[in-house]
Amino acid sequence: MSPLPKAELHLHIEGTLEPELAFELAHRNGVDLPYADPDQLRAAYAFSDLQSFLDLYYQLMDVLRTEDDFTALAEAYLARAAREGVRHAEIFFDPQAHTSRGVELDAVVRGLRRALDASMERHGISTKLIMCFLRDLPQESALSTFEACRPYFGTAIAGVGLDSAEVGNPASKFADVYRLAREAGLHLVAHAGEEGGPDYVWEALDVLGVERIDHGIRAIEDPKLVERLVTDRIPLTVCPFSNVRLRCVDTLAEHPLPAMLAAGLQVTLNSDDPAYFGGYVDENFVGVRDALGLSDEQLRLLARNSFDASFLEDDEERRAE
Ligand code: ES4
Ligand code: ZN
Repeated sequence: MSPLPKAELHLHIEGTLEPELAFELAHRNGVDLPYADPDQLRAAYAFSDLQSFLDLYYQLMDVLRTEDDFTALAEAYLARAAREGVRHAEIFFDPQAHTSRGVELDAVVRGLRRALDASMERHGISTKLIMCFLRDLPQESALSTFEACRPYFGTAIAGVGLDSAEVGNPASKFADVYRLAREAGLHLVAHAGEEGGPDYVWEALDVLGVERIDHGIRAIEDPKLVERLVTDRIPLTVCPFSNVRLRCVDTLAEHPLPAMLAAGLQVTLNSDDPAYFGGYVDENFVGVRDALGLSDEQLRLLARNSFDASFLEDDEERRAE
């Protein structure tokens, strides 16, 4: 079956780094990886929680050093995404994870943008770039990163997000930088309710004023929160393979996706960090269909939601669908 046309709204570009490309870049840049080959690296992808994944994710991205490396990374993702039916991608990156290792911000943004700017013509995929703040770092670091990225706002960078270790780092820690991002006219999203409970989602809504919630699977535990998300039509970018691999959900068959759909939430399906979690976005569609018995109608709704929940303008959206 050919994949449904869809938008991908929750995708960390650093999480698309496949072991083969990691080894190629390590060799090119003279970086020593503590693994013999790509297969041995892949064998280390057995995670016990979000933090155990993040430790490897931050370690492996040390192979990304030059503008060309970032172009190669994004180009590989876009080529793969095109085969998955992706027509529009809103792509996260973690500026602090690179500048903290001495990689220039300009190399990261220009490298990514080079691939993104060629994407419509090459792959038929429109794109937007969203910078994420690492929530385990202090807000001061987010604020200086935000100011360093200001020259890119509106053109190269369309929005801000919040990722990394959730529990103990609530959204309210980032109230000031989100206020500035709103004043700068940027789109606002945040990871919430992945490992953290409903309170983390409430804060993302009430303190940060986000337009979308990334993950949000634990929102289903709080009926008042579900009511709020439904009433305000706040989209949730759900990533089923990620939730299973990071042990937020025991098995795909136990994923709360059907309950979320039944509650009337505007759910979308996404791959999060596909190189680490066992599949790209269409594998997530096929996975939930097989494990949860989703109907063709439900799968079409999920694909349609992805365009509705995107930051595409109405006229752009019709072209992508
Ligand atoms: C992430 Cl799955 C996930 N959760 C939070 N932060 C992240 N950064 C990259 N992947
Ligand atoms: Zn994520």
